[in-house]
Amino acid sequence: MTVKNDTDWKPGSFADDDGHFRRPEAKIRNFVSAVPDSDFPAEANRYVLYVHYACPWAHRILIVRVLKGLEDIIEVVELDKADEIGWAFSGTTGPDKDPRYGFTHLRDLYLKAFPEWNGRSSVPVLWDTKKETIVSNNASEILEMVYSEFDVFIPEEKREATKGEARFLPLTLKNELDTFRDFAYHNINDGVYKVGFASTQKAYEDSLFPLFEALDKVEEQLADPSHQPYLFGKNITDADIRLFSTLIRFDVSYFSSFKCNLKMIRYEYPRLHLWLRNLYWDPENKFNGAFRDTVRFQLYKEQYAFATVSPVYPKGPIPHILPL
Ligand SMILES: N[C@@H](CCC(=O)N[C@@H](CS)C(=O)NCC(=O)O)C(=O)O
Repeated sequence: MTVKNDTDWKPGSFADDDGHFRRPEAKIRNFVSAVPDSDFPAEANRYVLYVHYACPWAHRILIVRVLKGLEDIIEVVELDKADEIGWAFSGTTGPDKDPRYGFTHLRDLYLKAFPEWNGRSSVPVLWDTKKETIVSNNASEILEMVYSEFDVFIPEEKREATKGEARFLPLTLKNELDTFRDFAYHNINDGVYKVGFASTQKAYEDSLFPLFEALDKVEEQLADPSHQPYLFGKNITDADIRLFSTLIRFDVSYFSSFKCNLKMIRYEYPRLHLWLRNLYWDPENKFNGAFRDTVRFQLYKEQYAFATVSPVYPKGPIPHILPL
């Protein structure tokens, strides 16, 4: 079996030669820290998050940035196009070039930081404007930095250390959240990609059934009052943040473009559907638009069709999301 080199990827051909998609690991893994004399100390307006709004891994960080009120502390730069070189600037919904360096592609930023770079140029990227380098391209670790390391810039009641049980990562739930994160990552978050990018029938089915078994399991878990209204009870945790960005794309993109089509969230998963709409519609106005305003349904429909090299994107389902 040959595993693809990072540089061999192109839309429509993401799988290894056994038909299975294996996501390359994010290789740049430094950390912004609240500790002032660390290599990358937390500072206001020093770090920039590069995203494409279709990317679910970047989406989680955008959500937490708004939930925590860090919009004026961490700048966001949007790449709004993809071509054969990778993520690019088009000027349609984001800037027409990199605001600092005038680059046309995210790849140029990787090359500025690492002139020998020959890996994938993936989003999200956390850029350090002082050292002019990439701090991290590991979405999960950037998310955890944003949970806590910039807390000195926000009001006390929003800080991870003072939120007690309402933390994104409450200490009392550590084991459960770690287990859920790994289970959801392999079967659901990355699971949809393993299904969507499989290039043999066997590889497709090998990931398709575990994906729906995992969704069934989470649906079952939500029946338990200790898992309501959010996945681990009365407060939003890391688990909700990580699952939301996948399930909000599910009916509009993964179902059709990725052939994750045994069931739809809206018709066959009533509890997950309610959970999803509660976060999105936010009837009690608790989230400051963190979920709804960071969602781009039309972009998902177009971008996932592009990733699977379809010249046509699925028009439905309409509406993109049902009311509460
Ligand atoms: N392994 C990355 C995942 C990020 C990722 O795969 N991003 C996708 C978009 S959803 C990407 O940029 N793919 C384009 C590419 O690899 O060229 C991480 O853990 O942060």
